[in-house]
Amino acid sequence: MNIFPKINKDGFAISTMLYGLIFVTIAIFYLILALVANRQETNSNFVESVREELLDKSIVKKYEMTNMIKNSSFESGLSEWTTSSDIEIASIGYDGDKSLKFKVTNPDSDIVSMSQQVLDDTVPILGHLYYGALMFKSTSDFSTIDSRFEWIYNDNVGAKMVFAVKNVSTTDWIKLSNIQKIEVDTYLDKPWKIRNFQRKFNNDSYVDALILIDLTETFGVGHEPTKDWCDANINYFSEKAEIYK
Ligand SMILES: [Ca+2]
Repeated sequence: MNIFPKINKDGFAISTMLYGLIFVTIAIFYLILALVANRQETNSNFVESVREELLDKSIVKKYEMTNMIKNSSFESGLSEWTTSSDIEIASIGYDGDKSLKFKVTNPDSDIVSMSQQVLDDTVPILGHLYYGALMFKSTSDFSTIDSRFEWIYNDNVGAKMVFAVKNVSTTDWIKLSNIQKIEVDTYLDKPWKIRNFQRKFNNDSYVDALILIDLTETFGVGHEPTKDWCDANINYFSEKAEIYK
């Protein structure tokens, strides 16, 4: 349809109406955009003002968290990690665009694919609660006979904290986590390591966005949050992050 017909008396009138209609439509469109933008800014200011009010009344507090694991998103490759030969950096990531890949080489052999890191805090603090979490991805038919993300000296009771068992068949990134503590000081004069491994596995798997937080150090004795709260509120961060609770 030609909306700009010949310029005769009737055609001129129709064209003028169409121009007017287009102008009004565009004006309404921009008015809606302006209202939406203003509403979003108002909501953001409102949330911030509520947060400040709750802080003032000490209903919520601000805490600074430290992720104790270095290069925990593998964006610096294998830096900080000691690995077995079948570990490599993959070009897929949950955070960023890299992750740690446990590459299957011989699915019928009892192979342990291992990555390790010694932390600045070389051993846990007796009785402190620690939250460990990672993102994990495998395949639709993944299996392994042992598979852990842990802070460990050895396999004795009181010498390890297991935060995740990575034996899930999943083509999506999923969060695996736990809260653990050490209740005896038997092994706290020994060298501990973060270990992340797969043992006798039938397919490739990936980990990314590792977190280890001392909840007792961060929130205080008796004020540590639950695993469900941590899972819902603590998103991946490297090094330091602030959180309200
Ligand atoms: Ca990453």
